[in-house]
Amino acid sequence: MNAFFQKLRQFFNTKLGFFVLAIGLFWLKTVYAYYTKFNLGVKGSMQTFLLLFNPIPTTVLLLGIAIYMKGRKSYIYLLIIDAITSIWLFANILYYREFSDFLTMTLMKGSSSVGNNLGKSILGIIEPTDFLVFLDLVILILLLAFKVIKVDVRKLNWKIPAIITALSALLFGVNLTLAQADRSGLLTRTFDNNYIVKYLGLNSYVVYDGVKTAKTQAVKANANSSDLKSVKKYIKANYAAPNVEYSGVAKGKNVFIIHLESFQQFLIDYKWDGQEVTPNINKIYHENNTLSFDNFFHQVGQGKTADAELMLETSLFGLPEGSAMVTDGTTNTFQAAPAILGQKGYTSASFHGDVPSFWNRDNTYKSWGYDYFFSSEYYKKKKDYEIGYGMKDKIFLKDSAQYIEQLPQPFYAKMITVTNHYPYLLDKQNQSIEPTDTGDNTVDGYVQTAKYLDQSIGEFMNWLKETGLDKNSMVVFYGDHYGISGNHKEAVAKLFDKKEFDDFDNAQFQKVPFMVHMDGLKGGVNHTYGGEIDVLPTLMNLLGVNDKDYIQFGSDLLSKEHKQIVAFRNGDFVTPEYTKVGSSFYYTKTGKLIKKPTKKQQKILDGISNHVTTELSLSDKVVTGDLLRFFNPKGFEKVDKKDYSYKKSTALKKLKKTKNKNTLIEKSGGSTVDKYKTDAPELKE
Ligand code: GP9
Ligand code: MN
Repeated sequence: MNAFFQKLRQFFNTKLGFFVLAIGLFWLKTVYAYYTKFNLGVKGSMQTFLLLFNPIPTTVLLLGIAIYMKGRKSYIYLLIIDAITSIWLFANILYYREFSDFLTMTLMKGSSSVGNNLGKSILGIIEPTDFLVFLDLVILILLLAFKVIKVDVRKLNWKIPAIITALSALLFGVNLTLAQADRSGLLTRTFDNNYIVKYLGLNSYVVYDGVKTAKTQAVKANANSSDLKSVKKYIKANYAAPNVEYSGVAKGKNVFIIHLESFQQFLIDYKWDGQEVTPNINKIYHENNTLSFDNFFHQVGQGKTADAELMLETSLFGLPEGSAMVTDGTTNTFQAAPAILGQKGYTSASFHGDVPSFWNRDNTYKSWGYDYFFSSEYYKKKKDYEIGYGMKDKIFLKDSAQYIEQLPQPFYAKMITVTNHYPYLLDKQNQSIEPTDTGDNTVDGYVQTAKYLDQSIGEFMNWLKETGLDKNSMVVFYGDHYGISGNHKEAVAKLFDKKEFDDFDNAQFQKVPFMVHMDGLKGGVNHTYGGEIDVLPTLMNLLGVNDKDYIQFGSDLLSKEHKQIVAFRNGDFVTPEYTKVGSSFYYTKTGKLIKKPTKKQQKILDGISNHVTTELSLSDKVVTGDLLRFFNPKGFEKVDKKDYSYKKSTALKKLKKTKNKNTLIEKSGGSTVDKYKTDAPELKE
């Protein structure tokens, strides 16, 4: 044994040995931090492996730089690099404690005015164990200072540092390949900073974030106010005057936006296992005081939920790649629904049972002017309360009641459900319908989670009735995007007992619900073609807000002038007459392929294609160039992100102060939470 330690010490006394020791210690403390300081949501053996593996490639690379140096310098450089990366880790630990997210270039530059006051509160949030991330450095310094390990000044073969660098690249390649295999689109779709750290580590994250920021910043730096000219011209030329019959019918009412996760239109009235899959939503759909649309499409790209949110709140399209909420949400200027309504006396709040960092909501919501963001941190946590991406809908909606009742009225509240999310898993005790029998595992559970979502909506609507909130609220429902992607055509054909399910069918399959439900509303099923981009102008008209001066790419769905051209993010489209998929055109009514368009048809098709690409590219220009910073609509005050904080303690304090401010709790003479009835098995005593 002694001989072994002797050997080991001899090894550490060499330059290479010291380098290996430093990497080992660095690895240990990083893993310690991963497990105790962050909440990365590691699931399964592959993610665990990658979490343990990911500190190695970049540490080898960075500390390896020191090996290129000669003699003592090599040791000094190694310690300096170690110190810098440790400070980066330390800073992130502190930031994460406050914000459940990682630092970004944008935030650090400080110019973004995302008020985070971290400096002020730093002493208050530091924990003694945070300093353990410097322990490796201290150990190395002590070992050298007390000459337990000697500095090796011998010259090293020049090939060795080069080999180390090459090795780090190889290891990184392995890391990236495995990560992409586990989570496709990891780098392009930009889900969540937590994902990058979980899969690639904190050092790769800084590079990733830096490149991303540099790219988006360069475009913004080159943009100027004259770029708005073409946008304004287009918006003016395509303006559709809203339907006056509906103007202001919901003025002053509370607004609930109920985000039905992955909910497709086909589920409405769909039957399986001898029952309606979504009886509660069906009932709302058919009610006289519900304005329902049956030709309404989602228009999302890679950003999926984030794209849907962006379109609904701002009437701007998501980007062709990635998620605009992530790449541009922190820095851009917006004139979004929460801010517009906020300036008309509304309180705004978004509710979602997932971590705040997902899709960069924690930052983007500030740019949109959300007063509150009730993320998973605001809810009681128990292991069986969660499934997939977050809280189970029944528990989430029920536990939201305690916050809804404290909001000063009128309010604009967005409830983002999540249980009906790919891969549609639901625990046995919550299943109340058989899975479908297509044999496709990712399709068959869909009706089960959709049914669960429907039941949770039923419970929520009952509570609205019990509390009387239904009388002074407009409840808007929408499906954010497809639940079953185009990769499951065979299974979908089986769902409809059809032989075939082709590209045209798949385009029509992108319909999602859009319903506006309100006491006294002149409802019915409306067949107008439209999509998510049109929601904001439609709602603004119902709420009596004149948005003529705003830059919005959609138009009021109830307007007689509404152009019924639904643009998909990839340039495909649907109109009442024509549908484009790739390079093929179809008749929308019959689904027949137009093999050879007539000259006249060709002209029309070219015209629509042109309209769609113009619309998308102008919207992209607004987002990537941050053009709304040059734009001041009349009567709108620019949002100052510093005014917003979603820190739980701050928000709860603010809510307390809202007493006597026309809240439900005050109107009801006490809490209404016990009026919320749920059959969620997890909540049974
Ligand atoms: C996560 C949820 C899912 O918070 O919104 O997003 P999606 O995967 O549907 O885009
Ligand atoms: Mn979604």
